[in-house]
Parts: sequence; C-alpha cells; structure tokens
Amino acid sequence: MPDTLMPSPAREYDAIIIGAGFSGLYQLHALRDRLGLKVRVLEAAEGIGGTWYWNRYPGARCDSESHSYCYTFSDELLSEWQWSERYPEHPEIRRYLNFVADRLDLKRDIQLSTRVQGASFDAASSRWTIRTEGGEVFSAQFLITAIGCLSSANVPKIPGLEEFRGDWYHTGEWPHEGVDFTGKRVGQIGTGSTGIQAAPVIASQAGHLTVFQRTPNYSVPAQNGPLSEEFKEELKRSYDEIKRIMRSNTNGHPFTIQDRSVFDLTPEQRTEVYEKAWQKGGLQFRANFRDILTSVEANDTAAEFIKGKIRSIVKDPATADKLANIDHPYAAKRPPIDSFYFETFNRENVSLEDIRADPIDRITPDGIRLRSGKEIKLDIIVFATGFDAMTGPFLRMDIRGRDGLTLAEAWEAGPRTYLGLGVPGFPNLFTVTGPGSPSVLCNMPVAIEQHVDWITAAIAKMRADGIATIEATEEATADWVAEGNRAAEATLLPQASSSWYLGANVPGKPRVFMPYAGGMAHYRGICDEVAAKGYKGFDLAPAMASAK
Ligand code: NA7
Repeated sequence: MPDTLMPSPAREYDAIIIGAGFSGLYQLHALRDRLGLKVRVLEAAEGIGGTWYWNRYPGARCDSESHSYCYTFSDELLSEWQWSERYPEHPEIRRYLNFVADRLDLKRDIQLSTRVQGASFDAASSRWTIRTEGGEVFSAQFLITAIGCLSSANVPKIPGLEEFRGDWYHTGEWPHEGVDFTGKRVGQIGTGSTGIQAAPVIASQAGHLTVFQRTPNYSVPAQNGPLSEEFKEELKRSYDEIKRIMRSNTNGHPFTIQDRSVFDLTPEQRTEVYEKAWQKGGLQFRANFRDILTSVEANDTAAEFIKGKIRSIVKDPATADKLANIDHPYAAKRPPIDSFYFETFNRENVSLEDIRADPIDRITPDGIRLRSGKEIKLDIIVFATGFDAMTGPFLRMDIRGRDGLTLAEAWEAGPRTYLGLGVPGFPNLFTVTGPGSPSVLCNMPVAIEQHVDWITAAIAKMRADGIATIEATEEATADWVAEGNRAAEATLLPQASSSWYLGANVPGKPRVFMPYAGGMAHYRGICDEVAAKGYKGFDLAPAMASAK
C-alpha cells in the first residue's frame, strides 16, 4: 500500500458505520453517546435519510403507520415530534430524521458524499481497513453496516434501453427536482409496493400512463389521511402501551395478530371481518386471523375477498381479469397498500399491459415493443422494478474477512449469517438488519432498534472484558441458516415464486429465503438468550489470541 494511502491517526476510529439512515443514526448515537466510542458514519448520499434520501418517486410514502415508524428509545424524541398523516410521505420522514440528527447532534460525525468501496480485516491488528471511492482510508476495530435492505436499485437489462430517445428513471434513484409528466406518454414497469403507490399519482399528471404488469399483485387501501387532534392526544396517553405491543409481537407494528382461525367464523362472519378491515385499511388487513400466512385454505379466503374487490372496482372486465389473475397467496410477497390503485385503471388515460402473456421484447428509440410486435410509444419510462434486496447493498462493496475471503465468496450460494448480525470469517463486522434477521418482515425501526441495542451491548461487554474480536462460528451459522429455512417453510412465504424475499426478481441471484420468518418477538428472545449465555455461537478472543 503506498504511504499516501496509509490511514493517518485522524482516521483511526473505534467504529465505522456505513450508512446514515434509520440504522446508522441510532447506531452512531448508541456507540458515541452511550459508550463514548470514537465513531464515524460514512454515507454515499449528499444528505442523511438512507432509503428516504433516495426514494422520492411520486406517491412515495411509508406503509408503516407514522406513529410506529420512528425511534422509540427516547421519550423526548417521541414527545417532541408530531406526524401529520397516517402514513408519512417521504419529505416528512426526511424532516423527521434530520430533526433526530440535529437534536442528538449527530451530523458532526457523519461524512456525506462518501461511498465505501471496500473493507478488509487484518487479523494481526484485529482491525478493519475501510476504503472509500474517493480514495480515503479509515481504520476501525468495528465495522457496522447500516446500509438498508432495499438500497441497491434493480434496473432490468432490457435490450435497447440505451437507444431510448425519451427519459427514464428508477423509482429508487428519483431526481430531487421531480419529473414533469404533464402531457407525457409514460410507461411504468413494475407493480410492487412502489409501482402501486406511484401509478395513481403519475396517472393524475401524465397524458397517458401504460402500466406494464408482470406479476399481478394484491393491494389493500391504505385509507391514508391527516391525523386528527383526538388521535394525537390519544397517542400521548397510550404510547407506553403501543411501544409494548410493537416490541412484543411478530411484526413490530402497533397491532397484534388476532388469535383466531379463519375457520372459527362462518363465511358471512369472515366477509364482515374482511370488509371492516378493508375499510380500516393498511397492513393490519393480514392480522385478522392467525392462519392467513400458514394455511393455504385460510389464505384463499383473504385472497378471494381481495380479488372480488378488484373486480368490483375495475370497470373493464378484461382489465380486472388481468389485475386479479394473481398467482401467489396473499401476503406471501410483501403486501402493498395503496391510495386508489385499482381505481386508476378506470381512468381514460391509463392502460394495462400484461407482460406475462406478452413479454417485453425490447426498448426501442420510441418506446417499448412487446413480443407480439405491439409497440407502445413513450416519452418517459419509469422503472418501478425494485431492488437487489438485502444482499445487493453488501455485495456491491468489496468486503474481505480473514485470509482475504470475500463476502461474495462466502455468500456464493446465498447469504449465510448468524442471527443476521454476524458472518463467520468476518470478525467485528456487525450487520444491522442483515439477511437472516426479521428485518423487512418487521416494521423496520423496531428491527433496527433491537439490532442496534444488541450490537451496542455486545461491544460494551467486549470492552469491559478486554475482548478484541467477536466472530460468528461456522457451526452456529449453519444451525441458524437451517432455522431460517425451517421458519420460512412453516409459512406460505416461500410459495411466491417471484418474490424479492427469495431473490427471484434478480436474474442469476441464488434463491434463498433471506429474512428470518420466525417472528420478531421470538427472534428477540433468541438474541437475548445468546447474549445472556456469553454470546453463545460467537467466538470471543482477547487481544493476543485474536489472530487465528
Ligand atoms: P418489488 O416489490 O420488487 O416490485 C418490483 C416490480 O417490478 C414487480 O412487479 C416485478 O415483477 C417488476 N419487475 C422487476 N423486474 C422486471 C422485469 N425485468 N420486467 C418486468 N417487470 C419487472 O419492488 P418495489 O420497489 O415495488 O418494492 C420493494 C419494497 O419496498 C416493498 O416490498 C416494500 O417493502 C418497500 P415480478 O413480481 O418480479 O414479476
């Protein structure tokens, strides 16, 4: 290494955190302000916010309810911030994260516009060397990834894109100045949560919107709206109870899954329950029965109800057929919630192309041509095509553990972690909401707080006991991967063959169910037990013994 690239003393840290979204901000606060560590956050973007820095597409808002989509570790933060709507829109979430960063004086330790190119572990010093694309080098005992699960945009390699004469955008890298759709012919590829949020807003501005649908999707109305003063007052009174529910249930949301089977009710009673849930709106729809995600027969009742709704909303029967021709159980893919998505197809200026029946052949200079030869002329293409989820953000960096082992090699057949927190061969690397943890199956701030608290406690313990390295063992990792598969197989989640949970949306990606499906509360108990048993499943090595 040339001398100029040697880490200077000023660049020596106890911990380097990659990412300044929900995870990175809290991890910085926890390590710096609770443990007194010297910490730096490296963030690729020009501002903080993580997911919400990048996702500024029309209609982008969170599917978790605002009062649950925030930190709960500080009562002061909770009482000083007020959300305006049931589901927060992207600018409000950025305002919130900036409020937190200012309130906790975090920005002085966050280095923006700094993309990490790679990191390597040196067994002799038990430290990580972190390199940025700008050529800076940092050294730290701990490397903590707070890089988000959905931060690596997936732009499909459709032939001809480079010849397209119009403009194109990926929803996850949306221009800050916005896009003017007025009078434009817009093609939107993708009908996941993003596409379902974006289509109604784009349609309201565009000359014409064509939605290219590969896999039809369920959606339930969000029933979004401003929060009433009564609700805000009630919230103040009941926050302790809400926190308790969020931290003790399966999915980290402020509601519990009801302990009754679909078949405890008559068909008429069931329909009444679903109708009420539809009117109430939101992800809570799936929480009405305990067996929706475990029994195909139970799931069918919810699926049929939603398909019936689609047919009753969409006036053109052929379009309704295409939208309701859904091939997977309800909520086996991440279930979207929407504001007038199906209603959008009743507009004169909106059409739907079923690209499962007639796939995209190529992008032409003037639009998109389907295999049948039909060409749709377009001025703008919007890729609402999702992300290389969970592993993508890791593998676009060159992370090397012991003996030069790359993470790409270690994860060749899919991600292998212990608890989604550590990787064998990569000592002192902590992965906030990493693959193998509940992460995206949980309301994210709850999953993040649990991980940050666990990591912080582990580091505090290491410091107290003079431990230099912590490293997941191969054996514990193999057991955890098996447990992850068992937990997924106990649900209907793996049955959605096109799901990004399985990596199926990215050609060539190993098909492994990536998040832990055993439930957040259960997972929290496992993590607590691991810690209580002296970090069982991790090798802890004192300074001299850490160079294996
Ligand atoms: P998703 O849920 O991965 O959805 C992406 C959509 O794009 C989905 O309908 C895909 O169809 C479609 N897609 C992807 N690649 C292609 C190609 N090559 N051709 C046609 N259509 C394609 O991403 P989102 O951004 O909507 O949501 C991600 C998460 O963000 C969401 O689940 C929430 O957790 C928040 P497919 O289903 O693969 O057939």
